[in-house]
Order: sequence, then C-alpha cells, then structure tokens
Amino acid sequence: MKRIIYGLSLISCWLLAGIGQLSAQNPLIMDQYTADPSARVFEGKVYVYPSHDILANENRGRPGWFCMEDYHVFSSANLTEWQDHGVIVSQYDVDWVNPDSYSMWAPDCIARNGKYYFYFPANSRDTGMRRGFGIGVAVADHPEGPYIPQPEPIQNVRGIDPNLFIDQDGQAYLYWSMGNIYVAKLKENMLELASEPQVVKDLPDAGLKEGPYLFERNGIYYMTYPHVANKTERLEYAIGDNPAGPFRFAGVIMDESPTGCWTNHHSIIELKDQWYLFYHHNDLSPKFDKARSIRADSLFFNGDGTIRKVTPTLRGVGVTHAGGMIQIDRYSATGDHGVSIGFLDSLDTFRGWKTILGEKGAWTRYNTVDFGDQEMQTVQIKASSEKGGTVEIRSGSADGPVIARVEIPAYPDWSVVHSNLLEVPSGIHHLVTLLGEGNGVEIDWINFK
Ligand code: FUB
Repeated sequence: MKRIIYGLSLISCWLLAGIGQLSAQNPLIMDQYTADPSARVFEGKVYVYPSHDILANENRGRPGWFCMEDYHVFSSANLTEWQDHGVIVSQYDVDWVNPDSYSMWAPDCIARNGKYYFYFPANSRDTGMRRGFGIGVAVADHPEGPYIPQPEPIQNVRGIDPNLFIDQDGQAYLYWSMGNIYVAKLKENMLELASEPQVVKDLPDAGLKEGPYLFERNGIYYMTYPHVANKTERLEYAIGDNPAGPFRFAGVIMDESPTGCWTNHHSIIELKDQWYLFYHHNDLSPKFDKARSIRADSLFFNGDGTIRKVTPTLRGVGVTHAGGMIQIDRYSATGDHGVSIGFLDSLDTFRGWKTILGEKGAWTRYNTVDFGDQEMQTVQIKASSEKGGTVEIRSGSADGPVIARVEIPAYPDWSVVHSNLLEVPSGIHHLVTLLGEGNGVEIDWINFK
C-alpha cells in the first residue's frame, strides 16, 4: 500500500490502525495517473494542477494516444501529505470543448486580485475556424475551486501547454506551444490577449519545444521548456532580462528519461527558501508512456544564477514520519549487489512496489525520516520470505548504528513482523534497511511505533 493521503476518512483509518501518516515520495500520486504538473504556491501551500491521464479504449479517445477528460487539483502544506480536491474542470462542462475529444492537456493556474485563473488546452467543438487546440480559462475564488469555465476559449490563441507569468509591474504574460513556444501579453482581465502572439526568441531552432514555464529570480527571467534535442524530451532553460525574451540558451535541467518516457513537462517553485522541480515520468505504466505520474525533486542554483542539473530520484522531497508506512522501495541509494525493486502486483501497479533484498549484505537507504521526540519503541516490517532472514535497520549508512534487528520468519505470504528497537532514535535519520542474514526477504514497508 502506498502513502498518499486522499481524504480525512483515510487519514482517520490509518491513525486508528496506529499506522500514522503516510509520506511523499516519487511518484507523488498513487491512485491515478497524473502528468504535466503545474505547481504553484498559493497562501503558503503548494497546489499542483496536473493533467489527468486515463487509458483510451474503443469507446473513449484513441487507443495508444494521450487520453484526458478532466483535471484534478492536489495540495500540500509540507510536500509530504497531499490532498486530492477532486475534479475542477471536465470536458463535459465547458461550452466550447468537444466533449468527445479527451484532449485536456497540460494546464496552468495563476492568482490575480483574489481570483484564481485556470488555463487549459482542449479541442474545440467547432469544426470551422477554431478547429484544433484552443486555450480556455476557468475562474475561481479559491485555488481548489469551484472553477467556472469561460464560454469561449481565448481569442487568437491556437496551441497547447498554457503557462502564465505576472511581472513585478503587473503585466501578465501567456506562453503556450505548438511545435515552437509563443508569448503574448494578457489584458488585466486575464481573459484576452493584449498583444499579438510572437514566437519566443532565441531558443534552439531544431527539435520540438513545448511545455513553457517562465519564472523570475534575482532579476533573471528563466524560460524553461521540454525540448527534443535528441530522441525524447529533456528539460532545458534559457535566460533573459525580459519576460518576452529574447532569451539565450543556458543549459539542461533534466536529461532525457533513461527508460524512454517520451514526454517530460515541468514547473519550478520556491517554498520556504528551497526550490523544487515538478516533472513527470511513467512510473506506474512502464510499458505505456502516455500514462504518466508526477514527481518532485529539489532544484539548486549556482552562485551565478545558472541551474544545477536535477537527477531524478525515487525518494523525492519532504520529510517522512517514522510513524507512517515508510516505502523503502522509493530509496535514496542502494548497495551495489543483491537488491532490486518490483511491483507488488504487476497487474495493478497502483498498489506500488516492494524491495527485494536478495542476498546477505543487500541494502537500500531511505533519507530524511523524522522520529520526532516520541520515543518509538518498536519497528514493524511488512515482509515475506521463503526461507527467512534477519533484517537490520541502521542509521546513516550500511555500517552505521543498528536501530533494530528483525527476524523475518520463513513465510511466503506477506505478514507484519514486530521487533523492539535496540536504540531509540530521535530527530531526523537516514535509514538503511539491510539483509543481515538469510537468502531473500521482500519488504513492502517499514513503520515505527
Ligand atoms: O500531456 C499531453 C502533452 O504531453 C502535454 O501537453 C505536453 O507538454 C506533453 O507532456
């Protein structure tokens, strides 16, 4: 079972069961596919507006292609627990959208004068001049909605992947893509263009560019975008001193997916003095890269304002509570032998992953687990093992202090095994889970009480 918190009733169930809160790792959302994360900080909380991939079939969409009928919004105060606020806009509720197009691609949202403006691309109902993708706006009084869609898309815009930026002088800009990246100023009402669309200059000429995301830091405007420079999309950025450009290419933020997920799509935010990159990968659908899942990792700048390349991780961001189910398969590091990760059920990937410690000395490390000052006394491990084994939980490294030693019985089905702690940790620890003895143990999660 995975760790995303979906609603109060589920939280209550876990608390009643003594399991506590679950924690965030990558991917962030485990009960549905999510893609194209547009993260925003509103009122001190992070709101993520992703696309919502579903699987096409003969009756909906086009099998083998993107298929999206609606949008959810998710929020988190700490990047650890995420709340799903449900559907905010759907293809069935927008006058101008073809309700059979399943084309609700990457959105964005921005706040202005106490209102929240949600921008989304979709195929128009019209087969005339407005054929293809338009970009619509839905407006709300709160980040989570309810959103009221405008009856018409924004005039004079054709394309996908809207992105919004409001400069310090109050001028709003709309960016979007259609092979290339475009920009236009928006009127104060955020619903109409105030200038003619222009191609953003001077991004690399060759290769598809899409998914623009513009932000400003210390007077530098960063135009960031996925670009097919080689085979699949990688995240790049260009910098300039004006939100409308021109920009100059400055580097790569994230390399192409090592496993071939063709798209990537991102956003970048700062929360409490730390910058974060939100992006996506097909974690829950390794054989079909149009069913994606959103992720987050920390992002850092060099002293000269350039961005350090982000290495995608499974651990992701946020502190994990020791009292939650710690999904050690979302590791920060592993040893170099005997360890592998597999789905708990390859026919139902939403159930998540397991860690397979296949030989003595195999280990994973899971960083930033908070024991607080609650004096945890026991550890629980949900495990299975054909022949039995001894699992050690250590602090910091594979030869760090032993927090617990847990005998896993020879029992091929999953069971929860308890053991008293040898050391009672407090504060934040990086936890190493290591096979001390035995031939093979599979672990779903560990948890402290
Ligand atoms: O999600 C559909 C499309 O894939 C997005 O609009 C692009 O940015 C790419 O991620």
